Amino acid sequence: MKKIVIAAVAILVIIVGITAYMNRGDLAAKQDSQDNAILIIKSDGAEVARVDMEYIKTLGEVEFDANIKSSGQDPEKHSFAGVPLKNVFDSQNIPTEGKTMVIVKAVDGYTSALNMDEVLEDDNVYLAYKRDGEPLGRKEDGGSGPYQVIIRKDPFSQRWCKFVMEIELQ
Ligand SMILES: Nc1nc2c(c(=O)[nH]1)N[C@H]1C(S)=C(S)[C@@H](COP(=O)(O)O)O[C@H]1N2
Ligand SMILES: [Mo]
Repeated sequence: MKKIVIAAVAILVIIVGITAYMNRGDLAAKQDSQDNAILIIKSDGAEVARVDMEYIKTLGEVEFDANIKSSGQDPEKHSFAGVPLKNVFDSQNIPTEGKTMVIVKAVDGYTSALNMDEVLEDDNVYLAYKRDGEPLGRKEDGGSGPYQVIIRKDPFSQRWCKFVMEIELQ
């Protein structure tokens, strides 16, 4: 009996260790995203670019108003600043032809799926980094940043992904 318990504990320790080992890259990316506003771009599972806010801000800043709907509250109009998401792909020469989906992933594990068609539309999908003139702020400080994907033509803000850390073309 004692041997079985020891063996079971040993197996659990090994599983926890392996899981921690496999998650370490993910943890580093989360930290990098929240602390340094690093955004990772992937295409079909492989990383193709890693950009920071200083770079993103050079991609054609647009200021726009959008109605954000928080759960249980009426929509509120806010002004945002950001760049069209497609500009990020174009500037890094990341091909969008043949890709149908853009998957946006956040530090809290939240994921939004966008159609490539809506991403390529003019004045629709933005990678925002300011709200009412202020940086969006980190999750732990009660913010919604460093980046938030905003879909102007989608009146429901479920897919407006906050705390964005990774964007994958599929
Ligand atoms: N990363 C992340 N983005 C998210 C969410 C979330 O939990 N995590 N919630 C979504 C939902 S359901 C809504 S209504 C809007 C606004 O959420 P809030 O009211 O919690 O700010 O953000 C969307 N984006
Ligand atoms: Mo929501």
